Amino acid sequence: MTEVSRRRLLTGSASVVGAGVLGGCDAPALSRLATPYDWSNGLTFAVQRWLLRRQPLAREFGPDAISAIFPTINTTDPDDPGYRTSKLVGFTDWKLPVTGLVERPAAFSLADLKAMPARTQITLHSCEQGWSAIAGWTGVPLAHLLAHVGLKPEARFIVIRSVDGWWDSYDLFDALHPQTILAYGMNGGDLPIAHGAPLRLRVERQLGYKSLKYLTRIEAVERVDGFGKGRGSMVAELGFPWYAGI
Ligand SMILES: Nc1nc2c(c(=O)[nH]1)N[C@H]1C(S)=C(S)[C@@H](COP(=O)(O)O)O[C@H]1N2
Ligand SMILES: [Mo]
Repeated sequence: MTEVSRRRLLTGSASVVGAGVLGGCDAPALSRLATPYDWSNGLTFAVQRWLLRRQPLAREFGPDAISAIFPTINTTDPDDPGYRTSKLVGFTDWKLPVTGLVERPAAFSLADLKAMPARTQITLHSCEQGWSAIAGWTGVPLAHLLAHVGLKPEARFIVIRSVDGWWDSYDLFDALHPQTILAYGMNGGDLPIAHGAPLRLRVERQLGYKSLKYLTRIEAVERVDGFGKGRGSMVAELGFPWYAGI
C-alpha cells in the first residue's frame, strides 16, 4: 500500500507518521510512567517509532527457512461453547464483526475474508517466553479490511478481542502496516486450531503476544482508557508492555 492510499484511508486525520510518532506519545502504556522500567520502555517506544517512521517491513524469509516445529502456547484449544460448535462445522458459521468508529460496520465470514486480497509472509515469531520460530502466514491485510469498512477520522486505535478473553489494542501505525494481517492460513495450509483458527492476527514487528489468536471482534476507537483497566491490553494488565517492539 502506498503512502498516498494510507493517507486517503485516514481521510483528513493525521498522516501515518503523525499517527505513529505523535499519537504514540499518548499510547496507553505511556500514560502511567510509574517506574524506571516504564520510562525506559517509553523511550524505546519513541525511538523505535522514529526509526521505523518509513514503515519498513520486518524481515521475510524463503520457504527453506520455515521451522520444522513451531511451538503452540497458552490457549491451544479454546473451551468456549460457541467456539466448539463452530469448530464442528469447520467455522462456516463464524463471523468477525468490525464495528466502532467506521463508516460501514459489518460482519465478515471466513469466505468473505478469503475473497479479499491476500498477503503471504514468512517471518520470525519471537515469544517473550524465550523461543522463536519461522512460519509462513497468509491472510488479508488489516489495512484492507479497515479501508473496506471506512475508518472515521477520529479513529486512533484498533481494539481486537479473542474467544479466550485475550484482547489488545494497536495504534494505526501498526494496524495499517502492510505486514499486519488477519491470517487464516499457515505454511500453505489452513490455520491449525492450536495456532488460532479460524483467524489470528500477525503483527510482525512486535513480540508474539501481540499476535492474537482466535479473533472474535475488531473495533475502531478513539481512546482505550475505557477498556478493562485502561492499560490498552490484557497482557498490559498482567505487567507486560503494551508496546512490544523488537
Ligand atoms: N487469544 C490468544 N492469543 C494469543 C495467545 C493466547 O493464549 N490466546 N498467546 C500469545 C503468545 S504469548 C504467543 S507467543 C503466540 C503463540 O502463538 P502460537 O501458539 O501459534 O505459537 O500467540 C499469542 N496470541
Ligand atoms: Mo509469547
